[in-house]
Amino acid sequence: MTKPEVIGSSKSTYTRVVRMVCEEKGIEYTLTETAIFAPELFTVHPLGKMPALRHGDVCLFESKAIATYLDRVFVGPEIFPSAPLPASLTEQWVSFTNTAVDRTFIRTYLYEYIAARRDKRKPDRNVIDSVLPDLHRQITILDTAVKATGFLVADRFTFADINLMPILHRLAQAPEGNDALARAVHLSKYYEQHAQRNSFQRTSPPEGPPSRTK
Ligand SMILES: N[C@@H](CCC(=O)N[C@@H](CS)C(=O)NCC(=O)O)C(=O)O
Repeated sequence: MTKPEVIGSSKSTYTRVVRMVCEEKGIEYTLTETAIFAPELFTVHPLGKMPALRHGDVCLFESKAIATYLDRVFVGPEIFPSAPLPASLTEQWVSFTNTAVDRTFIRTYLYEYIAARRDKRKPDRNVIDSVLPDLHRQITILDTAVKATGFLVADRFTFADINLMPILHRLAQAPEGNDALARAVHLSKYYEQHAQRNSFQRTSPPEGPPSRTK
């Protein structure tokens, strides 16, 4: 079968999610390294975001849609459970992560550090301090969620975990995020344990955020 081509950056959390899916399922793929908003991304993604996927005649964007496609087309461990409750719980945690956690941990909190470094200035304490209550609340929610089994859904590693792990990795790269994760007993254990997985190790990103063409 043709190898899927993942278009994105090894520094991008959502590109890493798709790469982890390939690794978990043992799918041979190629990664085409691009900057955000690069022309090759616009050939698949109407907004030029990453990741995008090409597989034969199939073109897809949105990491979860790409993951669903890969899970259904390729053999290997099922990363989206099919039984009704685990399937719905996977949806629940993916939605929560993508709409709340990603916005708080990455787009608001971490991006302030990234912007400060890029602009050679100090991080704006107002931005950091005003996001911390949401950050701590969401850490507590995730900490409670993984307490019983060490997974977000039932007692197995699913797409819900794949979708969260790259975000936790980035969170731990800034001081308050690192502290908050370290103090969340169950979530930090969860992170340390799943960080040992081959799919996580083999997709470990180089330092820094993905570059942008504009
Ligand atoms: N919902 C999209 C999010 C994709 C996304 O925002 N990717 C980031 C890189 S990790 C990006 O392209 N950011 C550029 C921007 O939002 O301006 C997905 O799951 O694929």
